[in-house]
Amino acid sequence: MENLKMLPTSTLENSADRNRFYNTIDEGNCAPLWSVLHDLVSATPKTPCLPYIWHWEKVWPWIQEAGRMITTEKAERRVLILENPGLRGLSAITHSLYAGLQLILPGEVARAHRHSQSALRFVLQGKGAYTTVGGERVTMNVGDFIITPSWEFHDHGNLSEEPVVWLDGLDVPIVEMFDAQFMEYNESLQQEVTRVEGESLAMFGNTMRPVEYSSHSHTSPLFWYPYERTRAALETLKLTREPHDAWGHKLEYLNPLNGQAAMPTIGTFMQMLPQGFRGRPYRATDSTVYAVIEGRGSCVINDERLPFSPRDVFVCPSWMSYSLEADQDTVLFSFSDRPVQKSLDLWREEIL
Ligand code: GTQ
Repeated sequence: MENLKMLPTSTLENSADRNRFYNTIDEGNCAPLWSVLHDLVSATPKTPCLPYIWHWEKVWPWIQEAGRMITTEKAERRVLILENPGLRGLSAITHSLYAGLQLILPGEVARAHRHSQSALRFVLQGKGAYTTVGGERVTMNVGDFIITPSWEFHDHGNLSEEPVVWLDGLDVPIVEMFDAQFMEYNESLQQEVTRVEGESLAMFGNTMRPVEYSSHSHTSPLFWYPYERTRAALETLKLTREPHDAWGHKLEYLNPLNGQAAMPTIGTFMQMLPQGFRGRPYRATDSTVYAVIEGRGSCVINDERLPFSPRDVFVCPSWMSYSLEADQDTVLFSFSDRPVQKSLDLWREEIL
């Protein structure tokens, strides 16, 4: 028996006795750990997620075709899911997150519902569409970051003359892992508007809050972070500070009430890479989704160069080192499961 400890597991696999044993315990829903141990507890992260880029010029015609093929009324949400090539069929862009490109045409309404999954919207093209959250309507512009907190009713509409497309990011796979999915419709197509547009920005958007306000939610009550403000901040940083070696000038969206990530399950960031920036290779355990808002450059990952331009979306998987390069001043929005990993003491990063 003592000697067995010394044998590699592959030698054990071939014994007929052992196979009989495996079959016996298999019938009773048991399995030998030693056959899978190093898969389960690997030396470094193992992810099915692959690096990939969705070029806007390729997907935009498909989005338009979807617009001709189905109405928002029929589809409920007219979205092309961005499926990671390593996770096909799972409606996931990374192992833990969902992403999709949502199109809403002039005059359309996406009916009110709520779900336990949290969502973010990041506007890629068009202006004049709105989403309503907590009775407040926000008109969305390119580059705006908008939050739909867990279990808040939300409906979308488009009062403009142009199609509007935004990137949806949801924690669907995380909620699925916990088997904690709930969803229901509002009794009316659109929730009642009870607040003035800009109310939450006035209440929470100036590093201040109404003194009588309190909430148990972990999600930021500021559900609209306009690009205008983020862009101005990044411009000032670009002019006044040295960019970080790996990520340039990178800001994280925060919940102003607690200083934590704006969403409990999804970390959200906006960064400026100045023209000519050549980032040092970097890796982190949070697989990250990037959306290009301005500029041109490349993500170099796995000996491959992924050139990007505005409205492209790309993914950098967990613990794969990559570097970001900018040929022009470039602004990137990104999101990942970083707050979840941090709260579980799992998150690591490394500049190489
Ligand atoms: O807008 O409510 O991309 O419920 C996926 C599920 C968007 C939404 C998605 C959703 C929504």
